[in-house]
Amino acid sequence: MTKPRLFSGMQPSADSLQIGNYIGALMQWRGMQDDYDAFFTVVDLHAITVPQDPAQLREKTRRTAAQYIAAGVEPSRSTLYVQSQVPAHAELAWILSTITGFGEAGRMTQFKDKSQRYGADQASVGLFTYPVLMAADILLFQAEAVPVGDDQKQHVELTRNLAERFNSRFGETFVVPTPVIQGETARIYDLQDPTSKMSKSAESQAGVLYLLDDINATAKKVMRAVTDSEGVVRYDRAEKPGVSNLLTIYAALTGREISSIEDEYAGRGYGDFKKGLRDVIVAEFEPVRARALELLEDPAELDRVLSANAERASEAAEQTLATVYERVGLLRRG
Ligand code: ATP
Ligand code: LTN
Repeated sequence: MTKPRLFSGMQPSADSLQIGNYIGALMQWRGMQDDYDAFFTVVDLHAITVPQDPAQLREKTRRTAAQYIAAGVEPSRSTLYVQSQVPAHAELAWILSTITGFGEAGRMTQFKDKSQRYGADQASVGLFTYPVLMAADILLFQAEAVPVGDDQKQHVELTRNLAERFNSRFGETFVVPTPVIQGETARIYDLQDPTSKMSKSAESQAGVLYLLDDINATAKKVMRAVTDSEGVVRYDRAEKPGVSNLLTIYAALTGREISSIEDEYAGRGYGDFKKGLRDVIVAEFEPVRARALELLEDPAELDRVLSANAERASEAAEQTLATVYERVGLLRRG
């Protein structure tokens, strides 16, 4: 029996991924490879929607791919490739942009946040149409499942709407995908500002736990995480965002219930709790970091693996694109 398709991706927007990417995405990806025909992409075309230095972008693209592999994505089993190496992404995005409403795209909260961050004059049209490219990524592969963090739910909703709209206008063409989201507990916040989502391209790195950081630096960041003055290890997102965020990380990495961690630390201070969490994170990150750095020592081999996988992805993508061109009425080259 053929396995259902899965698609997901991350932007090469930093030298290292952060723990939110690991918990919100990579851990799920790793676990779903057995049951799905999975495509994992480094979405470099998305990354250039905000300014990037060309040499650094190439380097970040390799580093992101290496971290996928180090975290357990297996390029012999899943298709791990770089988005720009498969031109069908950009081609389908154009077609989908013609059935996307201007207002519909304008309601995307990530666009609103990012355009505010860069200033309305600096925000590009590419940033505005970012979700349309994301829809193209997913629909090209007829993916049923899209494992993402909770912040990407709105984009997958848009993808569903575009798939349904295309299907009803031009005939059944796309599988309508379903987001696979762990729920609110899967959202990780900045350790210094626990009401903002942790983000790998954050301005201040003090509250971001990077996978490739030196282990001592990671340990220090955990010990310095913002908490509160109550002194009780208890989950309460509204009143205790700092401690709740640390509990979420602890539970996600160990697979334990939050209540069992609260019980373990009952009557003990935040110092003990943070030390426990620090040990959990260090044990999780150490092998991933070592493997990623090892892979990066041989960039030519990494590039070879990525190219071979892009070849595989192209074959699947071209099939969908041919059908789409046909349905839309574009005259194909003979
Ligand atoms: P950027 O700062 O470039 O926007 P990011 O760190 O927010 O990057 P993305 O590349 O946008 O990460 O996202 C990659 C994947 O990681 C997505 O599936 C996203 O939902 C997930 N993710 C990102 N940040 C978090 C977070 N703080 N908590 C949970 N999941 C997250
Ligand atoms: N927009 C996503 C990255 C992304 C993606 C995708 C995720 C681009 N294309 C397709 C899932 C499926 C983000 O910013 N995290």
